[in-house]
Amino acid sequence: MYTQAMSVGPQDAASKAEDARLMAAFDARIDAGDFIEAKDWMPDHYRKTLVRQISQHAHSEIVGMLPEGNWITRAPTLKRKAILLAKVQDEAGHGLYLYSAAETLGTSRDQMLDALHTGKAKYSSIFNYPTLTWADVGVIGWLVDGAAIMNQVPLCRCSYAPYARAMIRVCREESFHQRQGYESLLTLMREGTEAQKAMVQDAVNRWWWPSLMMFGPPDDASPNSEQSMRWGIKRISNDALRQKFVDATVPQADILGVKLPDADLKWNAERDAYDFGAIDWDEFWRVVNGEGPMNRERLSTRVKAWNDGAWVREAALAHARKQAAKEQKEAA
Ligand code: BYC
Repeated sequence: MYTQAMSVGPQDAASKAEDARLMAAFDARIDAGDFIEAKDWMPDHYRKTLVRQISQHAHSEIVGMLPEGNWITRAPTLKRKAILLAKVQDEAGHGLYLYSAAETLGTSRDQMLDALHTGKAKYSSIFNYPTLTWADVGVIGWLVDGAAIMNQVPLCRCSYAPYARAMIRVCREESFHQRQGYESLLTLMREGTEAQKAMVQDAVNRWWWPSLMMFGPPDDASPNSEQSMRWGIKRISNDALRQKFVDATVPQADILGVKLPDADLKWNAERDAYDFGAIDWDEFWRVVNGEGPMNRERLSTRVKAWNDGAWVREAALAHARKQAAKEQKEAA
């Protein structure tokens, strides 16, 4: 016992000094704007923060397929159906890139999916609202994908390189998603009947505030922001991104001919930005904590899809085992 204690002490001190050296080198790389690769040393908290954010982001992509997926069989024309199919498939692809990026940090896809299916992991609040009409599909493209791009373009410069690389492709595709949504709404507003125009306005009224909530809590109530900004994971704060989104979207609403449902929305020449009304943060936290209109349905649909796919996973594993055995036999 005594001799062990004697030998552990100096080792501890040596490993603490080594940790401090590694930490200082890591901070210097971040300050210099270097990208961190999967095999580089990184502090545990940096790794955990990235796993949390990237896995939540991946979950948002695959849960995000559900509200729009509901409209594939009811799209009004073949053209709209083909576009929607492509968009929903893109979201599945985004989920795959992001799960792969998170796996480079040492977590497994099974662990991440288990956290989603058991309700431990979060996904974006926005997907817990229902898609009641065809106009919702256009508005999701315009506002939800528009907000997503605003939030995700800075992530292309995230300090963790595998995440940054995944985001470059995601953003290119999101840009197409936003445009197709806006174009679909323009068609409804310019060529549609009065009832169709009213349907667009109703969808805008329902999606506007939840879209503003996508950027997360205000900066002074965002527990993760300070450290994530310090580490270059987040480059622009929640509130700054929300403001940029409002400023970009108001002129688009004017062109469309819809009214954004906020009596306090007005141009502020001094700030060179739009002022906007108070966000209902109680609603946001209710939705984040599982009490939104569609939380239960979204989760049970995901769990059912996972269970229904069990036979495919088993068949793929059996095939892989058979192939490996064959290759081993041939090599022998
Ligand atoms: N919904 O300290 P904060 C898409 C959580 S995909 C739910 O500011 P952070 C799309 C937050 O996780 C959209 N939860 O956190 C897909 C944290 O809880 P934990 C998804 C939210 O991480 C398909 C707590 O609140 N995009 O657009 O610094 C089709 C405190 O927040 C939300 C991404 O995931 C929310 N809205 O900042 C169409 C982008 N907001 O984890 C479209 C990547 C906050 O401590 N993620 N929370 O328990 C991010 O940029 C950041 O994680 C966030 C939050 C800005 C979202």
